[in-house]
Amino acid sequence: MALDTENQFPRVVAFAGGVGGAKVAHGLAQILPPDHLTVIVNVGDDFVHHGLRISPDLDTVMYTLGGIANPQTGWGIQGDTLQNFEMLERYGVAPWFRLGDRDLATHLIRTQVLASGQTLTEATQKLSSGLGIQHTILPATDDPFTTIINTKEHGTLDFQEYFVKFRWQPTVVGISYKGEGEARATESALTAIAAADLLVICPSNPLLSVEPILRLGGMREAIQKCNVPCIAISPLIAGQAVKGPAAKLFAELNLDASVVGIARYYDELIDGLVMDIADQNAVAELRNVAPALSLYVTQTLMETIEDRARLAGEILRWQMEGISL
Ligand code: FO1
Repeated sequence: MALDTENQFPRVVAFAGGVGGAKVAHGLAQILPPDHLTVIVNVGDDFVHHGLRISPDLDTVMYTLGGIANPQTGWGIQGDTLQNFEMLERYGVAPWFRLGDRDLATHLIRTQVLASGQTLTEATQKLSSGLGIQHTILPATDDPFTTIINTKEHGTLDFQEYFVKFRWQPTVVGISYKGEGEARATESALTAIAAADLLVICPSNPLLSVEPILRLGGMREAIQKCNVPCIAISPLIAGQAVKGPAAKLFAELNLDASVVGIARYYDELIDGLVMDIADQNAVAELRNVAPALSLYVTQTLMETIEDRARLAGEILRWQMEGISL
């Protein structure tokens, strides 16, 4: 891997969505200088609520890198209050999607910037610099692009209806991406990928967080063309998701909810797979299924801020020193 001689760090592009992705992005941000890390974030979860433009995955990555994320939920702002929520209830509105009082400021700014004709990339730049974040956080696209969940019990649902209103319990029979075919990866995202020495697909939900990034015009080609290692961190440990519906979704869509299923899902896109010690016994099967895939087994469960930096550091060392099993 060509290294940036200036300070021996690779230029990394991380693809993230949701809480697990934000944690690895945070680990990388604790190690890499600001101009050596770009986080490209899923926008398929975005929606308009109370007239406000809400981008949950961008906010989770921003709050996590900004050190203000709610540590219990992973999303929202630590110590935030819900007085707006109580007032809405007095007006007879019972919102199922809880927006914190401080969190509201983020949505107000984003809604204002977009209403003025600027892009989501510009709104995100304004917000993340306001939070003192020096690393670059980019939405994967500035175009409308929404993940739609088709369920047995309720038909098609918008993402947050499925995820929050119905607590991802409905049986998923299909996923589609509204905007596919028109929405394109941003130039900023494509430029970051072209300049990268290493691509990291964070332990995010492959179907709900990563696929909506890969489906954007130009994205998959840019990843395949940039000719540097692309590694994924399995979001499943011993067949279970750390948080969220990844394993349930895989099972519902007849995919193998295991590290082998993850390797199959990403297939040719990835050169390496990081998995948890709990899946050590899958190494032999992975050798058969994906002989060209280099593997790295470690503790991938991140419970502390230090865990995030440790995992990120191991991954960078693995890729820079070419250690593979
Ligand atoms: N998730 C919930 O389960 N309940 C909520 O009320 C909720 C509110 C919320 C507000 C802002 C925000 O950025 C995220 C929020 N989330 C909530 C999480 C969100 O649905 C998920 O983080 C992503 O969409 C999936 O990764």
